[in-house]
Amino acid sequence: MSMFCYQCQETAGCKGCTVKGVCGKTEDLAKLQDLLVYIVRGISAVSTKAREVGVIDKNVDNFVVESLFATITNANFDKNVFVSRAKEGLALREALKVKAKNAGADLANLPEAAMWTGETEEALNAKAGIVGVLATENEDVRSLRELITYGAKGLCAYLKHAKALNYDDDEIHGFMHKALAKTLEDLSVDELVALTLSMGEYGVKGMALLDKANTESYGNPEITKVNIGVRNNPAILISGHDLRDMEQLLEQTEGTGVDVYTHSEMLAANYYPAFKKYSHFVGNYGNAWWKQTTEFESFNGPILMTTNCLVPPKDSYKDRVYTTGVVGFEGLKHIDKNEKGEKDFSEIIEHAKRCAAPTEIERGEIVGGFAHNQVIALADKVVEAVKTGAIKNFFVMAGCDGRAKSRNYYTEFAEKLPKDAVILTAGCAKYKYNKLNLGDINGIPRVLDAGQCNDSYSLVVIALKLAEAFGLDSINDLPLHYNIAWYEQKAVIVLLSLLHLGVKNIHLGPTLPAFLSPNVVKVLVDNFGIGGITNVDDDLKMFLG
Ligand code: SF4
Ligand code: SF3
Repeated sequence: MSMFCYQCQETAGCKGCTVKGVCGKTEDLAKLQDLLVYIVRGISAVSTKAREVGVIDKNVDNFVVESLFATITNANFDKNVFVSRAKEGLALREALKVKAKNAGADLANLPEAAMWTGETEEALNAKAGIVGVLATENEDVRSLRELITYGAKGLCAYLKHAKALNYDDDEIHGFMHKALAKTLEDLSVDELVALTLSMGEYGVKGMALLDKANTESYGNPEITKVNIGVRNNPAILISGHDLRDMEQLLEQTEGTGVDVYTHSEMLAANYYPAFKKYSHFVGNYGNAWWKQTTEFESFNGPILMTTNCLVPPKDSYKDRVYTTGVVGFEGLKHIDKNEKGEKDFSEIIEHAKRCAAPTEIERGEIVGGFAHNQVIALADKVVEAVKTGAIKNFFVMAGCDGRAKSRNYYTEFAEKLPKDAVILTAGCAKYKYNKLNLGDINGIPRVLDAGQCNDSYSLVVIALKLAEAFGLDSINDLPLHYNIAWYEQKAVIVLLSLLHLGVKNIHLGPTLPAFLSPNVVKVLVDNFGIGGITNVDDDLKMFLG
């Protein structure tokens, strides 16, 4: 079988990557990622049985979380990582079986994924070629199994960030193992649909956990003007979503003469009180992930990738890119944590000192920091603006950015929105309109950025508060519309979370996920009013009724 991957929005021909990933993933890497997902499903089957007799293994939980996170689009391109993870997973699974058996677990009738074992690299590679997505023949079952798995991948990303700050929730791990184990069973389409919605329920819990972890560790994001220009010092650029890495980098660079800038999703770090206090934290450089091939070039200094999205680096700046956490790429230097969970970034700091200061690519400021606490503090002002008719509509335009030209739709959509509409955003989707100068309504900016994709949770909290302020029973009764851009699997868990909360009529673009079969799309349309996008003028008419 050739490779087959259709987990992201940029999948080839809106159908599936079969020769090489549009993201740069090679066939053997794609298959090894499939193998790791297969092993994780098998481990989850054993873990579910083990949990029934009270055996919880944190090493197993962490392994599942980090392994699925590593298979997210643009996270890890290093084949060696997947080979060693596959071996580690098989060993962990067998050790867990022994513990579970000793505690009285019934391990009869485990699925093949929990029994298979590959001794050699050849055996691993051979298995990797036959356990991918297409191993499930029924198109609808395949679609739902993958939807659940991609939701789990997104959830794992958020659990990993929470864990880095010592926040964890055993109930979420327990559910996730059960759900992954069920993707190996012969469930009906109805059962799989129910499981998909339960994944959304745990998505909300996972995002709430991460929100708590981030805000208790670093304070509540507050309205912040973020500098997008440069200074004259050598500097480090940090990208991805991991705030614990951000904290350690700022601590270690203080007083060294090396500045720090954020890129893409790390922009949100500028909004946290705990980070704003550092005078060498200059601001944000550049835009969303996909522009890194030019922006890493002109940055001149070293870059630290803490999570996705990494684009296979060009030779011209490859020696300046460092990875950490679940990110990987053959040939790039990887910084691991020590036993205490701490990371030593001194090599990157020394590297920065040998580099020129960043080349200026833009000047000015952007405003952000409108997470739930900050917006709720402004609630009276917002409610007043709605009551007087100054604000007539809110548009949730959260999600991801990407390379596709069709995404210019979102820039045009933001530009053509009536002046009495406010955009609520989170995730890297914002880069399509956060520098447009859309103005404000009675001092409330027309683009309210809550932060990273995981901060979409904030948008839900805000919507619930608004519904409460207006005495409405449901957030669906608010003048609030959802025009969401997706790209990778974290957006999938955000979508499932919104569905679980009962949000209706979400529009997803620039294309609907290729992994949704026509019948699954029909279920989503019939029950949730999910739709795609067409063109800006028609869609505006549709949204504004
Ligand atoms: Fe293709 Fe996306 Fe899969 Fe990469 S992650 S191989 S671009 S579907
Ligand atoms: Fe962006 Fe990769 Fe999804 Fe966190 S950085 S939103 S795409």
